[in-house]
Amino acid sequence: MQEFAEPFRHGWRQTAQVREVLYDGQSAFQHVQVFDTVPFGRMLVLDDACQTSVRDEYIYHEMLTHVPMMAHPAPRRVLIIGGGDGGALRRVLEYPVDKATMVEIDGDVVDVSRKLLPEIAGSAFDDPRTELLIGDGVAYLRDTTEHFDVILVDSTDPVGPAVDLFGETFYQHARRALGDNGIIVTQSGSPLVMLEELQAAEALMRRVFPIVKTYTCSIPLYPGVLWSFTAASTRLDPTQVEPRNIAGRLLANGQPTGWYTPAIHAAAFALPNFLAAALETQASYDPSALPLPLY
Ligand code: AG3
Repeated sequence: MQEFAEPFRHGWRQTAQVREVLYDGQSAFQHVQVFDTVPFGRMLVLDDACQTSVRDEYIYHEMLTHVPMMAHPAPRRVLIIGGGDGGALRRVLEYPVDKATMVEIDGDVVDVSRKLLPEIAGSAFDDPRTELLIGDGVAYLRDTTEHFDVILVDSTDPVGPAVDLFGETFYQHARRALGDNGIIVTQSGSPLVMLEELQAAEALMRRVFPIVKTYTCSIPLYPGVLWSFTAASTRLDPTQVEPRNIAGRLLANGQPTGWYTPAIHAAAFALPNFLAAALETQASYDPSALPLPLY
């Protein structure tokens, strides 16, 4: 049987058995592949990095979306940057939002996902509240005069087409578009095998936003499995959300979640000791000073 594995990181890689290659093409931006795999079902791979799978997409998309949406008392306008598979968009639309704008740089990712991974977006792309723009999210945010309550950065790793989505200028534009009561969340990589990227993203966000909080969950598809997101805001603290409020709003949304619960919301912000230390001391952090084995 064929196999797919991302390149080794620190001598470690995860491998999936492949039943069938469903798509293999080069877009204007990246190498796009869809495999049918034994452990994850169909999965999307961009430039050799696993992005999402029909089996475990709910973990990533629920944690990316519900945490900031619940941190805001009543989000009406949401911007998603990236997210071409539509999994984040679908969760945003579970809320009573007026409009969800998605700016995805690669139209091929949307087309391929709609065709081969339709259950990830459900009917999100046909929802009248959806505005889908194919273009550069960095330029969009720089030029827009619109205001957003929540911004989700659903991007690839901070290399290649996504690199500017992790820059200080980007976060400054985000702060302007969010105002005082908005919140931004970015996926920030694996604390185990991509710690430097996470530290860098967190440090840049801290230069721009007074409140910056990293949270984690486990995503079997991604390198290292333990994964992180970082939320930032001028005024909204995502750790200060009433569990009962979350429970009520989930009920009102009427859509079951597979991972996210009020207790998970709170628990996700409890960081392992090594990670709290790595984020506190930022650049001066020395892995060998900790008793824990790090990758
Ligand atoms: N975007 C984040 C995936 C990053 C995974 N990195 C990796 N496999 N090296 C996911 C997009 C899903 N909407």
